[in-house]
Amino acid sequence: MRVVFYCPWANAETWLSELRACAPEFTFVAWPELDDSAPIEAAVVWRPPAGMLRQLPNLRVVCVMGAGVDYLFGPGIEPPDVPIVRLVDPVMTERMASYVLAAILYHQRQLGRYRAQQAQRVWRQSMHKDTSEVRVGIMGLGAMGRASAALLGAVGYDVAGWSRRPTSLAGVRCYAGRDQWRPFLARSDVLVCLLPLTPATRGILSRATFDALPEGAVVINAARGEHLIEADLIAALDAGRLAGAVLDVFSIEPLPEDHPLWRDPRVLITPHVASLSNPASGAAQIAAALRAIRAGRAPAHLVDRDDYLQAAPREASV
Ligand code: OXD
Repeated sequence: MRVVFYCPWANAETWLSELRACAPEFTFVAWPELDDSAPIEAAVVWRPPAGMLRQLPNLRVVCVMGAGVDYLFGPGIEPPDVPIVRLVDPVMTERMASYVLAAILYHQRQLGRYRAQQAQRVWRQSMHKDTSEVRVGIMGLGAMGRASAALLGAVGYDVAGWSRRPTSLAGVRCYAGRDQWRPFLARSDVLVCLLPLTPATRGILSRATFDALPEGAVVINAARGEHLIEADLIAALDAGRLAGAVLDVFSIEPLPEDHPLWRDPRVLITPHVASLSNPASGAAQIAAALRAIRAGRAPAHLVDRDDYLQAAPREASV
C-alpha cells in the first residue's frame, strides 16, 4: 500500500524515517513528489494544503499526525469520504497532563508574581490555596482530559470534568451536556479547555462562561485558539472576574508581535507546546491504523465527521 505524507513541521524528515522504520511494509511518498507507479491509498498528514486530499481518488484512510482534526474541515480542504483517524498517543497524552499540572501550579503557587518580584529584588511572601482547596474543571474527557484528571487527582486537586455525553471516571466528578454546564462552571476555580474544536465548541470560552465561574478563577486553554473569545478574556481579567490565564493556542499562530496578550502580566503564553507530537511513538500508532485499514478492520480513534460538519448552535454549548 502506498501512503502519501505531508507535514509542514521542521522535523518532517524524522517523522518520515520513523514511519518507514515502524511500517516497512508500506511505501511512504512525500507530497508532492508522487509518481504514477501505483495508486495512493492512505494519507498521513498535518494541515494538508487545500485540494490535496481530493486529488487522491484511491484514498482509503486519512491519518492525522496530531490530536486535533478541525482544520481538515476548514475551507478548501474537503476531506474525501473515507475514515479519518486522529493521533492518540500515550506520549502526547502524558505531555498534555504535565502541561496542565504545570499551568495550574504556576498560578496556584504564584510563580509569575515571584518572577516579577525577583526582577525588582523584592522579598515578599503571599499566601496561596492548598492543593486540596483548588477545584479544577476539565472541559473535554477524551484521552488527554482523562489523563489530566487522573494526574491532578493523584496530586490532590478536587477534579471535575465536563463532556458532551455522560461519562464516569473514578475520582472525578463528571458533568455532561447543557444541563450540567453551569453547575460545572460554578465549581471550577481553574477551568481547563481540552475540547475538540467543532461548530458547537467554537467560542465556548466566552463572557457567559467566565461570568459563571467563581470570582477570581483561572482559565487554561491548551485546545484551540478559536475556543476563546480573546476580547472577552481581557475584559474578564480587567474586571477582576478572572485572576489569570495560561494560553498555549491562539486563533492566529504565531501570536502577532503587537498582540496585547503578550504584555499582559496576568497571562502566561506558551507557543503551542502543551502536547507536541512525538515521531517515534506517533509513527507506531499510525502504523497500527494503516495495518487495520489494510486488513479491513476499523482502526481505533476514528473521527465522527458529523461533529465537525454540523451547523453552529446559536450559543456555544451553554
Ligand atoms: C494537536 C496539536 O492537535 O498539537 O495535536 O495541536
